[in-house]
Amino acid sequence: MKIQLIVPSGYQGIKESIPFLPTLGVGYVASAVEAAGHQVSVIDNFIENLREKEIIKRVAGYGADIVGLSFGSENRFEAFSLSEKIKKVLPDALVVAGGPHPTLAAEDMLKNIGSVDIAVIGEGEEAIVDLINLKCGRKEAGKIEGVAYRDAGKIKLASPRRQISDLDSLPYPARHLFGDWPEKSGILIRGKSLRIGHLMTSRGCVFKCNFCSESRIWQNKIRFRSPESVVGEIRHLVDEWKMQAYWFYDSVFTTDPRRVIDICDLIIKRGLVLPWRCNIRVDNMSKELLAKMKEAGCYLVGLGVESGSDRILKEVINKRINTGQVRDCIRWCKELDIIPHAFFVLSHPTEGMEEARLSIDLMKEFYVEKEGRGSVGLGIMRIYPGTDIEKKAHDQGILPKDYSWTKRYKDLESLPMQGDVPVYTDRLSMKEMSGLIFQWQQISCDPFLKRIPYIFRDLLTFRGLIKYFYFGLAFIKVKLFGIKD
Ligand code: B12
Ligand code: SF4
Repeated sequence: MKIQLIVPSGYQGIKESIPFLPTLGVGYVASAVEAAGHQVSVIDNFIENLREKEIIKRVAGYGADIVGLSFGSENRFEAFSLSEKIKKVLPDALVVAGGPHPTLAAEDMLKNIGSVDIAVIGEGEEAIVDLINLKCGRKEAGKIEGVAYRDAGKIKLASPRRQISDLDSLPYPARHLFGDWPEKSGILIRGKSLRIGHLMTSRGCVFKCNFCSESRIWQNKIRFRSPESVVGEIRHLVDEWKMQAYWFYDSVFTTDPRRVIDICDLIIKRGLVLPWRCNIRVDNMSKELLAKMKEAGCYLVGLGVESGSDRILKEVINKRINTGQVRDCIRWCKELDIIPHAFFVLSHPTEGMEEARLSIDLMKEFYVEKEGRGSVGLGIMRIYPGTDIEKKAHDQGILPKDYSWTKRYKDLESLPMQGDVPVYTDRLSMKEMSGLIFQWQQISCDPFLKRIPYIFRDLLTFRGLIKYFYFGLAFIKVKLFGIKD
């Protein structure tokens, strides 16, 4: 049996700043197909950057029995459009959707997108093998766990699939199916371009921040791989793929500090001390842990700070960190020469200008002299399916009662190049946020000129024009009166 897996690209702007590495989830699903003795081909369009027509031509040429689309909410419309065209060129193929968006909004998708036959909710390694058996006539849809499907025109949700208990037992993601990605994997680390590979050492997160869907996707649990298995994959990246650096893609790499120490010790013991990066939370960090990570090669830690206001962190977004812990962590990172790369968001529920300015003040503290000023990401709150923010947006009437993730809404605010994911606005207006973003760009010297091609595309819409009108006003204000209001 032949399986075609596709990752549609979406948000173009992100390509400016990071390399596009194989989508690991699809790599895992592809490995499971190979292990079951079937043929598989992958088009990861973040890497290949093909036009839709070219994708369809390749898909038709390969002639798969099952076509699996993998996507998040940002690239859902590209996926829906592909599914329709694929159904036309391969009418007998089973079109399956998997990944974060189908996991979170399966029913809505199947109700409205007739070209998708089945949605896989959650992990795909075992589900894909069941679907192959379904296509071969060896299994009934009703007996497959963790899927949504149509039965006589009705959407049915199967019972949830049990999560894979032993992550060490999974074969590595099938990186050999992702074309020339190693050539595109260069990343600037301390002034040198190095090929970076990536891996996942755990699945899930035990926290429940109000804007994040992680707890829904992974059932609010975390499962770990053993240090041996993790370091084995690092060895594989270095030996087989000639990677010069690595990136732990885990949502939170440091949930269990003891395990991090064990991984670091093993990295050192096996002579794999190369530059690496990961995401951390500040609440369970210590200078000793960071020092061990540094010794093992860590050069950058990503941390979700989200807000500079302790009230927002504690009472509004359930982040379970405070700004004191953030400041300790910045200080330790600077003392140890690790780059602290923080993510902040504007427009939390109930956040006004005063608290938003606290975020800008805290962002300034992340500035790292040596690496230039780009060590902070600032975004505007967006509404993703399966989050508390989504519920709030419904309660507040920001999203219409009958909102569907399969439709575009002209009167809902969204951001350029970010897949019509609606923006959450409460007390801060778009005008105020534009002002703050411009202030931050002035402080951080964000290369605004690089964005101009994308901005032009957005200017073609009326909403885009209004948005950039606000940005323009804010820009003039900042230029005339400086960065302080
Ligand atoms: C690393 C990462 C990134 C990386 C790389 C993403 C990539 N495509 O590889 C970067 C930094 C680029 C990134 C960017 C963004 N990300 Co991101 N990212 C992650 C993260 C932490 C890990 C992804 C991963 O490798 N997971 C591990 C694999 C094993 O899981 P998986 O991908 O879900 O795949 C499994 C199943 O879903 C399923 N499956 C997947 N595809 C298919 C296909 C078929 C056919 C089948 C049967 C099954 C199947 O089987 C897989 C194996 O079990 C996840 C959170 C997480 N822990 O998953 C967020 C996550 C995917 N990101 C998220 C978001 C919001 C973003 C951004 C919008 C952030 C931003 N503000 O810009 C952008 C969007 C980029 C885009 N257009 O898609 C959200 C997505 C929510 C949503 N509804 O879409 C997530 C879930 C985090 C969250 N907070 O909720 N991200
Ligand atoms: S934002 Fe980070 S810590 Fe919070 S729930 Fe999501 S992954 Fe977990």
